[in-house]
Amino acid sequence: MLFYFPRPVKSKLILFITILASAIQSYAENGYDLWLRYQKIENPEMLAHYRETIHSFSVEGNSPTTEIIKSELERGLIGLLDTTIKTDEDNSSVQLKLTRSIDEIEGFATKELHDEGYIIRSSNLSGIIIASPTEIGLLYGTFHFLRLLQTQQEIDQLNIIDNPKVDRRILNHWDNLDRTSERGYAGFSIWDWHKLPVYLDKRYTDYARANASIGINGTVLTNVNANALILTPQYLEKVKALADLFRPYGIKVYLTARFSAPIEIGGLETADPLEKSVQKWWNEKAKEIYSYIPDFGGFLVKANSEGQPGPQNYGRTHADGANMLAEALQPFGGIVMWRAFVYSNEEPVDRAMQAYNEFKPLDGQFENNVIVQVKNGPIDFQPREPFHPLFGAMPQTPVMMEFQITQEYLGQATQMVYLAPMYKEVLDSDTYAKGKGSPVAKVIDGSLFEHDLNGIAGVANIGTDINWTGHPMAQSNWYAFGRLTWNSELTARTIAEEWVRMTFGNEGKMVSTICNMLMSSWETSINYMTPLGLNHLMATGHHYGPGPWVDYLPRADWNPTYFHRADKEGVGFDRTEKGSNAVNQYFSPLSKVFNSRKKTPEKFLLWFHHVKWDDKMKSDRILWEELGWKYQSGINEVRTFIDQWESLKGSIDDERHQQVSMLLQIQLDEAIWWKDACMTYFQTFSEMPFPDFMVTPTKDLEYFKKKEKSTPYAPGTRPQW
Ligand code: GCV
Repeated sequence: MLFYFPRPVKSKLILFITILASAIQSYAENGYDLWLRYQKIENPEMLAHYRETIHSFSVEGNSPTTEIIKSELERGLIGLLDTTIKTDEDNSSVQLKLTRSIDEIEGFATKELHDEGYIIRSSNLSGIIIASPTEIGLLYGTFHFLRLLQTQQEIDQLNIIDNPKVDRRILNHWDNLDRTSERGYAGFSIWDWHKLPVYLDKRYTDYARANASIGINGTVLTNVNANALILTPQYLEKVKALADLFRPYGIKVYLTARFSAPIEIGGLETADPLEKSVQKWWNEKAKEIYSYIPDFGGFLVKANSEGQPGPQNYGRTHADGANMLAEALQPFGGIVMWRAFVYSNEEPVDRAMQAYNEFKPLDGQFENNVIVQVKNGPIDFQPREPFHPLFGAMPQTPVMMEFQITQEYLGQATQMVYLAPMYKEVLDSDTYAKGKGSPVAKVIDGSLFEHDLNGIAGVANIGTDINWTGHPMAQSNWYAFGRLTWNSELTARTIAEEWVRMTFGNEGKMVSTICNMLMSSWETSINYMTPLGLNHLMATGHHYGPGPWVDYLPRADWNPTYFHRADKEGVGFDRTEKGSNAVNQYFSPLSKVFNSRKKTPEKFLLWFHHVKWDDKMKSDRILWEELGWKYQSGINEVRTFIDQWESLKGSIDDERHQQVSMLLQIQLDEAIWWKDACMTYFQTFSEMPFPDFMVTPTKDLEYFKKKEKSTPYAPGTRPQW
C-alpha cells in the first residue's frame, strides 16, 4: 500500500518522527540495556581506528550459540561503530575470525585453555582471532572483545588468554512461585510461572545474554525457602522451557529441593534420608527431572535452618541428607549445593559459631558431588563481617561461596552501595589454613585443597523493574559479581571502571567521578549503619532502617540486642577466649589477632570484643566519640556523593541522572536516620554527651522506635513472616 502525504503533513510527520526518535533515545536510557548499550564510540580517532580494523567478521559453526554470537557481534559492532559490518561467510578476507581450531594457532598450546576459556589475538597480517575449544568459550570471547571496544581499549596488540578461575558461577534467585521475591527490591520475580512454558518473555533471553556477558553459567530459579511444587511435572515443564532458552548461552538451571517434598508431593509418610522409600522417591524424581532437562545442574538445599525441614527432623546429619540427594543425581552428573547457613534455637552457643560446629565434624563424609555452600561471613550478609571460619576448615570437602548481591542489609534499593570491595575483602582474606598464603579465593576455586568441584553463588538482585535492579547503581553489583566469579584477581576499581564506561560512557571526568563514588560507597554505608564491627542492628522482619533496641523476638539471636550487647560499661560481643571463644574457630595467627583487643583491626573490633565506652581508639578518641565520628562521617560522605553526582549533570542522560539524584537524597535521609536512632539509643548506655563534631539528633528515642514500626510494607519481607 502506498501513502501519499501532502507537503505540510509531510513536514509535520518528519517533525513527529524526529520527536519520536529523541523520545526513543531517552527511553533507551531507562537502564534496561544494562552494560550492553553499544552506543556509538564517542572518541573520533578511536572510532576511525576501529572502523578501519573491523568491518567484517566470520564465526565458525552453525548452532544456536554461534547464531547468538553472530547477532551479538552484529548488534555490538553496528552500534559501537555506527557502520555496516559484513558477515563474511566464505571466510576469505575477514578481519575478525572466531574459530574452534585452536591447534592451528601458532605458538599456542591447547592445554592452556579451560573448556570455557578463550584467546583473543591480533596480528597485522591475519586480523583478530578469537579462539576457544567450545562455542560457549567463543561467546565469552565475543563479549570480552566487545567490552574492549565499549571501554575504548587498544586492539592492535591483543594477546589475551582468559580462563575462568571458578567452574560454577551461579545466581541464586530467592524467588517464590507467586512471583514475590524474598529480599528482592526490584519489583517481582522475573519468572512468570503462570504463563510459562508457552509464553517466553523477552526478558528471559535478555537475562541470559547479560549473564553470559559476565561469565555466569548457572541459575537457581527458586527460593531456598523452597516450595515442593517446583518439582512436580506441571512446573518441570516450565523449568524446561527456561533451561532450553538458557542452554545456548551456557547457563545451566538448578532448583531448590524442599527436603520434605517426598511427603508433600510424593504422598510418603516420611522424608527420612535413610528410608529406602524416600531414597527411591528422590532417585525417580531425579530421573524425571533429567527427562525434561538433560543438563540439569542439580539441587540447592536449605535444610534444618530457619524452620525449613531437613535430615535432623529424623535424627540424621546434614551429610546423610546431602548424600541421599547426591546419590540420586550421580547417574546424571548433577550436584548438590548444601547450605551451611544453620543455627539452632535450642543451641545456647554463640550464633556465629554454630555453622562451624555443625559442619566441621562432617568433613570428609560427603559424596563427591556435594559442595557445601557457605555465606561469606558467620552471621548473615551483614554490611561487614570477618570471613566465615568454615573457609579453610573442611579440607576434605568442596566448599563454595555464597555472596549476597541483593542488598538485604546494605541499603536495599534506596542506597548506592558498590559491593565489589566487600567481595574482594572476603576473597582476599588469608585463612592461614595451610599457612600464610591460603586466601578464601583459593579455598573456593578448589586450588587450596585440590577439589575439582568448585563454585561461587550470589543471591540475585534482579526483578521486574525496568532497569532490573531497582537502583540504577545496583546493576554494578550484578556485573561485579559475575566478573569476580570469573576472575577473583580483578580489582574492584577495574571492575567499577569497566562497568561505568559501558553503562554511562567513556568521558574521563565522569568515569573517575562515578568510580570514586562507587569505591567509597561500601565503607560509607558501614560508617552510617554498623561501624567498628557492629552488626545486625536493622529493624525487624524487613531489615529496613535501624532497630538496635529490638529485644522482643522469640529467638534470642534474631534480636539486635543479642548482637551488640550494649550495657553501661560498653558495647560489642565478646568472642575472645574469655567470651564465646569464636576466635578459636580461626587458624593461628588470626585466632590470636582476633583474641587481642589491641591487635584486632578496628573494623572488626565490636564483632570480637566488648569494649568500654571510654576506651581509647587509634584516633585518640574514646569509643563513644569514635562511634559518633563514624556515623557522622558516613553522612558527610553521602553529602559528597550528592555533590559529585550533581557535577555530572549534562554528562549523563537526564533520566538516569535524575533517578540517582533522587535516590541519593533518600540515602542521605536514611543515613541521618541511622545515626540519630543508633546514637540516641546507645547514649542510654554510655550516658555521655554527643560529641561536638556530630550533628545532634532533634528527635528522641521514642520517635525512632515508632518510626521503626511505620514501614510494615517495606519490600522484600519474607512472605511467611
Ligand atoms: C532465604 C536471612 C534472610 C532470609 C533468608 C536466610 C537464608 O535470614 O533474612 O530471608 O532466607 O537468610 O539465607 O536462608
